[in-house]
Amino acid sequence: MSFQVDGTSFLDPFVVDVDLDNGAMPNATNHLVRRASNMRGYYQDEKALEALIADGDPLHYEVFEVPVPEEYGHLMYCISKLQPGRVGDEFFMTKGHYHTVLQTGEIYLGLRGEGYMVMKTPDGVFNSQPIARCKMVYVPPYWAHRSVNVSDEPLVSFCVYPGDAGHNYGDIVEQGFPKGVFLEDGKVVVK
Ligand code: PAN
Ligand code: ZN
Repeated sequence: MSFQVDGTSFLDPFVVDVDLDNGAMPNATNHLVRRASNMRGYYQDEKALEALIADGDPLHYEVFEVPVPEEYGHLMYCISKLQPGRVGDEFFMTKGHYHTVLQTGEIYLGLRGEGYMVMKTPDGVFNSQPIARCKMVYVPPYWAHRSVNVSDEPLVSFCVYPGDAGHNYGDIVEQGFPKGVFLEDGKVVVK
């Protein structure tokens, strides 16, 4: 059967395997891989990032998806796996984005590792919430979001968001976030 009502495609139900321990979807058809070299312009210490790139360009994070139509009514979902590490004193993080449809939110359920979801509004209000196993972060509509790993194991989370949300990276490239997450005197500091 194939039809659409108001632009929302009919689909048959399906099931997806999720590897909670390793942070993967074994049958993912979208597997996004970001290495250190994909993160130029995002960290405060550019020299430290270049040193990391020269030293093997390590894996930074992966996103696994079995995509659904990017349409109103569908729910996109993913497993995000962010490696542990620092660029200088700044903990590894994802690029971060607004949703193109700004009035769409997202749920992140922590599965492994510990870190923060750092968030900002278009007018610069900042918020950060801890993410860890058994914690679910609600990212409301309008908030740009980036995850940061402060643990010494991968930060694995499951996310779900409206299918038509889209991703706007450009505004974060231009604006950054007001605060980052750093190791300072042996402590994790959001500053
Ligand atoms: C997540 C993120 C994922 C990777 O699926 O896309 O964690 O982070 P970046 O997109 O910032 O590189 C999500 O928030 N989707 O909307
Ligand atoms: Zn998102």
